[in-house]
Amino acid sequence: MRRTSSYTLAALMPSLMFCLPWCLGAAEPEAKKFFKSDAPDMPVYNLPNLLTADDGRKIVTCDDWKRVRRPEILELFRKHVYGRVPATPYQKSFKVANEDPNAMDGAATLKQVDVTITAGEKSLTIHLALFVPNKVAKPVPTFLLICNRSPENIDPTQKRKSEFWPAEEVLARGYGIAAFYNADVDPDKNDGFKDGIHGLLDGGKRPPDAWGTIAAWAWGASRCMDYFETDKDVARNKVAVIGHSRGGKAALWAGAEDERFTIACSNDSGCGGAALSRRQSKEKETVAKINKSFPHWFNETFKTYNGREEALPVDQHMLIALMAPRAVCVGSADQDLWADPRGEFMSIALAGPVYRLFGKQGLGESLKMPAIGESLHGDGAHYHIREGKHNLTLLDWKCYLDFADKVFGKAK
Ligand code: GTR
Repeated sequence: MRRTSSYTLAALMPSLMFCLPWCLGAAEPEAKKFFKSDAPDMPVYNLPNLLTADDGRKIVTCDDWKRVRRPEILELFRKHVYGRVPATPYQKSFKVANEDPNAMDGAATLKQVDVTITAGEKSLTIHLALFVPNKVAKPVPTFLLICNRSPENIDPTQKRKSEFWPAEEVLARGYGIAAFYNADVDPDKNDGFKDGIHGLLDGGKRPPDAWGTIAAWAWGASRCMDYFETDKDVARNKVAVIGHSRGGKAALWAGAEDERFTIACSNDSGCGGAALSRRQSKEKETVAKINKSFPHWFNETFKTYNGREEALPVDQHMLIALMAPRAVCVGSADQDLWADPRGEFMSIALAGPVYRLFGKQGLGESLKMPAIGESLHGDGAHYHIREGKHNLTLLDWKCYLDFADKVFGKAK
């Protein structure tokens, strides 16, 4: 394994690590000044408490979490970060536009499904591509990619193959693999929310907590899930939603909003995804930077936190905790300092107290990152950091598949 520069290592691997004195079911200790030693050159940051309800009550059982704290946190994220889906009624329909039982030289069945959403006079279609392996018992666990790269990356003909959506490799592991192009739901541009699903459902003046584009993509993943529930080849209780970068932000939000997803995999998702917002570093993307470059991704209220991360009522460990007790995966790349690998790791590690309410261990109690090139397959939570740049690679997929094997009891 090639060594990274000492500068990179210093940013990723703070020398002083320590374990948390959390125990099963106990309330999390106050986070005040807790992260001072997170990295030598890093300002102190405090995190909002996961396990204290808005009225000050301590959350000590999984039932309290489900009834009180989870709905509160979900609502805080809707209000302050991703936005709220409008209540406008719509119809949806599914049409299998093409089915090839002999795809990939007989190894798989391809279904190309039009998921059409209609509201009043307007409609849009999400073009869902789904491969299921032929020679295995059905229904199969299935990965759904929210594709934020060009549609060639999810080519259903497989004339163009891409590591971003490695259909053959995933099928060979006994999984189904599906994808939709995020722009089918909402084009990734700042057009005042005229196009995509916003053009269908928004209507009238948008309130400060109206949904942004990330929330729209997450919503699109749920509409694909609606289709999966009708397809006897897909194991509806074994669907993993996966995304890279902006798609990884959407995958986490999809898993938070829609508990039908059994796993959420967030690859190199950074700011507004897995990375803690309050953790500062020179290299990383901040709330102000992301809102300036991508004003359409989040709701309007999120912009009031530009340069004021400490005022946010949530941080991203709380988003990851919304997955509990379902499984969550976070992947980082060591050179992707813009996405802040250390902050991505901290979020998933610090979601642990909620997993422990459910009798799971999450990533465990240590805040020590794995070595570059290694995976932590925890109990309900997976983290890996690989060498290299910002990308979703075959190696990342292999880590997610290995962990899914464990979650679904397929691991040998
Ligand atoms: C960057 C953006 C990141 C990340 C990335 C991507 O420009 O600042 O938040 O989402 O794009 O999606 O590849």
